[in-house]
This record gives sequence, structure tokens and C-alpha cells, in this order.
Amino acid sequence: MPGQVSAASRHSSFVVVANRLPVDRVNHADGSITWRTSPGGLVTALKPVMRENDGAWIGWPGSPDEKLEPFDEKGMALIPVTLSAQEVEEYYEGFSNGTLWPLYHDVIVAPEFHREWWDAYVEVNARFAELTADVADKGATAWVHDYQLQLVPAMLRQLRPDIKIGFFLHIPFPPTELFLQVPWRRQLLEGLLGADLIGFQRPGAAANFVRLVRHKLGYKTHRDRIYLPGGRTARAASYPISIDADGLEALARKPETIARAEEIRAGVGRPARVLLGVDRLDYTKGIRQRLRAFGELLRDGQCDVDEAVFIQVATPSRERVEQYRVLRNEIDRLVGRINGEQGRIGRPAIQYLHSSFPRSEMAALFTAADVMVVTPLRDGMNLVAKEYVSCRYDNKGALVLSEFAGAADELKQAFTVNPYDINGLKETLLTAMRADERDLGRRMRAMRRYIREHDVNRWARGFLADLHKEPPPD
Ligand code: ADQ
Repeated sequence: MPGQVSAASRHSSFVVVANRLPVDRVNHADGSITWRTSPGGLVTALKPVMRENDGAWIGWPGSPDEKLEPFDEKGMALIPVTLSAQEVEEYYEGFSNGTLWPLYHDVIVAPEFHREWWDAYVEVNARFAELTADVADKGATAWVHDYQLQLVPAMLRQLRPDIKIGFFLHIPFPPTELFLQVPWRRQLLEGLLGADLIGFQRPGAAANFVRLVRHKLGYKTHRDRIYLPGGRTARAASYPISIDADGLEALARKPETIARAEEIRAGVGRPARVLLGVDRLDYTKGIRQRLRAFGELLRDGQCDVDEAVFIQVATPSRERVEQYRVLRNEIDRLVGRINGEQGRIGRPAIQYLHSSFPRSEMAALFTAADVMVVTPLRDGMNLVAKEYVSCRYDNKGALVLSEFAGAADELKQAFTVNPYDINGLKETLLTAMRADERDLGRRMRAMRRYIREHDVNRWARGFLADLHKEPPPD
């Protein structure tokens, strides 16, 4: 694609490669545009490393056919990748979100396999790899992120064998039986193996990958090490991602946040318990299961709207993908039915919000919630669970957490649930709502200690340190 290589004038010793640039466009009334750093933990974690190394970030700005020159934002060099409307449809909505996303999340909905989508995926991955090869200094480090770019490591290695390549998968890596459905399974595995270090959220995911490499590619492996033809070795291990715990806690401690949390509670009629769900509107998040469970508790008289109100924030996402439109309609109908049957005037059972909120409002919501309900059917990590914990410096509040979220490996004192088991979910919701303060305090203190020690900064530094470590002798 023309117009991309102008970035070659910039060189950097640390390059982050991700589908999206870490900024959102702000359109002003006078027609001008500016950029605002997106609030994600990844940028927060990588900013210090980016600053120390004059880092560059390569990614798509978020709209089709946008041809932008590289620009600087808060000390980071941002290098935009142009995607045509057709590429957005085939590479992003298609192969990334219509094939890989459902396949890697336990085929909760059926993945679609289309050869044109795959072709677009290969082409876009090649574009990212070429741009990275142009930007990286000699001996630089490139850190490639997530399922949209699994071919980049091998493509980049071919172009630039001198650079250190790390890869991190933010979503689950599926069991062998499911992964084998992909017609291009060998290419995906070989693509990832271009990296020196391949990071996963959970140890089980890393083990799935190593097993596949051994059985399908026939490479020798020993624990987390993979011996590749030509004498190179790669490592596959788990690096559970985290959040900027101190930053979020500081926000939660602000008097404005505390006042806003009070307002939120008053706004839903000051029930004894406020339950909260915060998710991207995605079929992996178990939103339907949790609302059904709550609706049944009300219907069967096991609790009422004076005892508990549910605030569900569900930000619409990927709305051009059919399954996401279907889900949105389903949840709209379910919320309408529960509110119609169980709500009272001025007191809906479920307060349902589609908005995307600033961090301060998120901190206020977490502070206002007595029970945080996180019930994904499958989730790489789930940062919301960790964010809730970091906001509860008062050691109050209960976390209900699906055992299918990566976070369950670490937040062991949560009230864990199997979201497929609606009766179990109902029981756990009641237990969490009615738990005594001492029990809650004991659980929350332990989880907070863990999150404080394992924040996103430690995650990023740990991954990068291991990437540069020489492998131990056999
Ligand atoms: P997601 O699937 O997006 O991330 P999650 O980890 O929960 O899921 O992160 C969502 C983030 O968006 C959180 O920081 C949350 O606070 C924020 N958010 C959600 N709704 C919001 C709203 N309405 N307004 C503002 N902010 C909102 C993917 C994987 C996860 C993995 C992460 C990070 O699917 O499993 O944990 O990447 O690796």
C-alpha cells in the first residue's frame, strides 16, 4: 500500500506492534482532529519503557482508508497502518473476529472459515511486518500483540533476523482439538514461532501451544522450550497481564469519586446491595447467564429490588459482526422482560447502560458496587475483576468470578462460579450478597495484596526481561 514507508525515516530500538494504535481520534467542531491516549492498561504499562527507549507503536488508527503520517503523542512515536474498507471487513471483522475470536473462546459461537478472509489476514500481517522491519533499529526489540497479528513474528524474522521478537496473546489459546479445525493451523503455529518468547495469559494456554507444536509440527520440546530447525529455540510461557493498580486506587480514593459513588447508589434507589457487571457487549462475557440468574432470583422471591439492584454496563462492540448484533438484541429483550416483570416505578431491577465511561466514572461504579459480577464463559484474563479489587481499599465488596476467566488463577479468594450452571450462579450471587463483613474483608485483603504486587508494570518488565534472557543450557 502506498504512503506507508514514509515512516522509514523514524527508527526505534523498541517497537510495539498491535492491531490498534493506543489513541482515539477526537473530531472537533472546526473540522480539526486531535488524538487522546486510550485508557488501556497496556499503554500505561509500556509508556515508561517506550520513553526510555524512544519507542514506536505501530497500529491501525481505527477507521478504514485513513492514510496518516506518523505522529507523536505524549512522547510515543505512533506509526499508523492503513487498512482499506475491504481489509477491515476481511482481516479484522472477518478472520480476526469471525474466525479466531470464537475459535479461541471455546467455539461459544461457530467460527466461520473463509479463504478470502485468510488471504486478507496474510496480506495485512505482511504489511505490519514490513513496517516494523522499516522502523526497527539494528538489534531492536519488537513486541507483537494479540490474535490479529499471529503471522507477524515469522514474517518479521525473515525480514530482520537481527531483532528480538516477543509475542503476547491477550486471549485464550484453545485446546488442541479446537485449534485443529483451522485450515491454516500450520501457518499460524509457524507464524508465532518466529518469536523468541511467546507469552500467554495462563499456563494451560502455553501448554496447549507447546503440545500442538510437538504433535503437528514435529519439533522437539522440553518444558517451555521449543527447538526449531536451524538451531534456534523459542520459549512459550504464561505472563498473566494486570492493571495499573496504584493509579486506579488513587482515583478511587479521590473525594470526587467517593461522592460520585454515593450519587450512583442514590440514583438506583439505595438498595441494600448494588450488583455490577461491566463488559464489552460480547458473547464470551456471560452477560445473558448472569442476568438470567438475577432475574430468576427476583422472580422466585429469593430476593427483591429493595435488597438488590443490578447495574449492567455493556459497551457495544464489533457491531458490524452479525453475532454481536444478535447478542445485543437478545440482551435488550432479556433486560426489558426482567424489568417489565420485576421492576417497580422508579426502581428497575436492572439499570442497563451502553455508554463508554472515563476512568473516574469506572472507579466510582466499582466503589458503588457491593457485588461485582464477572461471569465470562471464557476470557483470557478479565481486567475488570482486577480493577474492582484495586478500587476496594476499604476491603469491602464481593467479587463473583467465573472459573473460566484467566483472573481466576490469581484471585483465588473470589466467589468462583461456573457460569453455565445457572442454579450454582444463583446460589453464589446470594452467598456473595449476604456474606458477612469479616469474610469479605479477609477475601478482599488477600486479593488486594496480590494485585498490588502483580501490577501491569511488573508484567511488562517481567516479559521483556525474559525476552532478553539467554536460554539456560540444557
Ligand atoms: P477485553 O475482552 O476487552 O480484553 P477486559 O480484560 O475485561 O476485556 O478489559 C476491558 C477493559 O475495558 C477494562 O479495562 C474495563 O475497565 C474497560 N471497560 C469496559 N467497559 C467499559 C466502559 N463502558 N467504559 C470504559 N471502560 C470500559 C482482552 C481480553 C481479556 C484480557 C484483556 C487484556 O479479552 O481477556 O484481559 O484483553 O489482556
